[in-house]
Amino acid sequence: MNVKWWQTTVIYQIYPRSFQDSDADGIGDLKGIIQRLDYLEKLGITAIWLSPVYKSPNDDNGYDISDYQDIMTEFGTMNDMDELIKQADKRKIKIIMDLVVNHTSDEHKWFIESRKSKDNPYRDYYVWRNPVNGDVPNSLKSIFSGSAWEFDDETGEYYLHLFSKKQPDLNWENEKVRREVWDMMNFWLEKGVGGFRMDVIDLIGKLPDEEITGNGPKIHDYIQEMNRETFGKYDVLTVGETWGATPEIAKLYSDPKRNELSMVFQFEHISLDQQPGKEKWDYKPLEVNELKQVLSKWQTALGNEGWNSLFWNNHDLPRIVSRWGNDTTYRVESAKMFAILLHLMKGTPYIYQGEEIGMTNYLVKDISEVEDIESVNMYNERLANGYQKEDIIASINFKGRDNARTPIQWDRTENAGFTKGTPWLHVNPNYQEINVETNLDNPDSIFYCYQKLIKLRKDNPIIVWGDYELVTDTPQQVFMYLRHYEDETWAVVANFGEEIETVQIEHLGQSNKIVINNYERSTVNFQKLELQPYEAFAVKLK
Ligand code: TEU
Repeated sequence: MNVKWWQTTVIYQIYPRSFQDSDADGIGDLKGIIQRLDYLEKLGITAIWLSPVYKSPNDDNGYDISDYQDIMTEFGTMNDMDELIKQADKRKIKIIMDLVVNHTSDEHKWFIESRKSKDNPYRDYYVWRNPVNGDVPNSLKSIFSGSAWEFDDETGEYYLHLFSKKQPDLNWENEKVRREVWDMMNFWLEKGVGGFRMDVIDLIGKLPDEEITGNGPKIHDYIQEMNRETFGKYDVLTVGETWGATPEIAKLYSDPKRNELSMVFQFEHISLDQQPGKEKWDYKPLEVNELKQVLSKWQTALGNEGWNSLFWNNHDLPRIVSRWGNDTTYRVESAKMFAILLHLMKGTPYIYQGEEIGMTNYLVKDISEVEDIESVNMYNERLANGYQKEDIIASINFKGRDNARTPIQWDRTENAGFTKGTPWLHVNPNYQEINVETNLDNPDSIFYCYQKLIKLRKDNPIIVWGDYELVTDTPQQVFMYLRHYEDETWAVVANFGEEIETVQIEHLGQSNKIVINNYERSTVNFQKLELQPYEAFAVKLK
């Protein structure tokens, strides 16, 4: 079997702005990450997905890039970046760069040139269209609210931006754009990076005039071409962010025979609390049975024609322990329950910074406390459309991206040890109780649960290669699955609720070979199994 290193690893996502500040400017930086590499080595991860560190005016906190081959001033220098790659390598940790090539910043030299005149050599690096009846070219909307078209007085045309006005979309139909991107990717590959996370890569095949954005007709041509011209020559990880992916689409991106990507991030499971046909802000309670069906579908649908990513959190998502767990009475139990359930599935797990210590959402009272452009734009749009302020704030508190971006809580000192300056974003006041130091001092902490799960993956082929089987005859709130590998069978059980649940599956018998658990338990008897609130465990049945 041709085993790829990224099939057996666990990846840690760092949002640099909020990870560790080293120079007291209140913003995390590369030197701060280097200071914390020993902590990550102790956790056991072997790759870091680094959110963008390139030069940027930070309209979208680095996802608006003005120079792909230079480092954002607040984060440090290219020497610091080279040192991070070197120090990580010493600890056998790879650095996965965040590739944001659906769009650039409007302060990128290409766009500065492009907007100068209609006959500028860079004009077709972006998507420009004439007004239609004195108005926007069509009804395409920005994901950050409002029209996706911005009028530019200089040349009397509109340019396309599926995100903020300061993030003009690149025109991937222009081969010169594709070549510029390949050159930049090879620059980073030659530096020894371990691969790329590809930001909204499903959008680069867009056909704006047909109002097609995701999964356009040429998307796979572009990715196969990119594979040939850049990363296909290296043993690296490539993971595409593809919000609309179904298992069939995911196979097109990640089937090894197609020479495209290693895997994709699909978002079907993490969108289950969104009202159908509405926006992410219009939420509803999670139906655990739907989660069982969706995650089980992804566990079985790809077969050997693709590879799963596994995640609950990232820098765009609220923290799972607040979203679908209980971040007060059962914070530790529910945080461990999510970890055990996910990390014993088939695929590559991703841990988002702070998830491993059970960090929670941060509730705001007023829009003045909110930093994220997506939330602020939505607030203004919904206020103008008559929504009640308190309802909009409730949506931001439940689903806003700032929830994931509060500074990492390292210890009990001021600003949780994140900075000696004024933090760019509020520090969650619960850092006195929830911090890395407290976790490291407690052998029963969430940190050590994650550390054990990572080690289990390294030591037990059943986790990486075993078949998956959902167990259906369980109470609604109980998510249970089996893993089979050669003559081994493991059962993984998770109670998603605060009620005590009873599971009776006679034929599974009993076992005292408990692999990992979040409550005291010496044996499992499936003839009459009582689960505590948010109880989860894995047990060897044979
Ligand atoms: O996110 C893609 C994206 O669409 C998300 O913004 C998502 O729609 C929303 O945030 C769900 O809460 C990627 C990056 O992960 C995100 O941080 C960037 O803002 C965006 O692309 C533009 O680069």
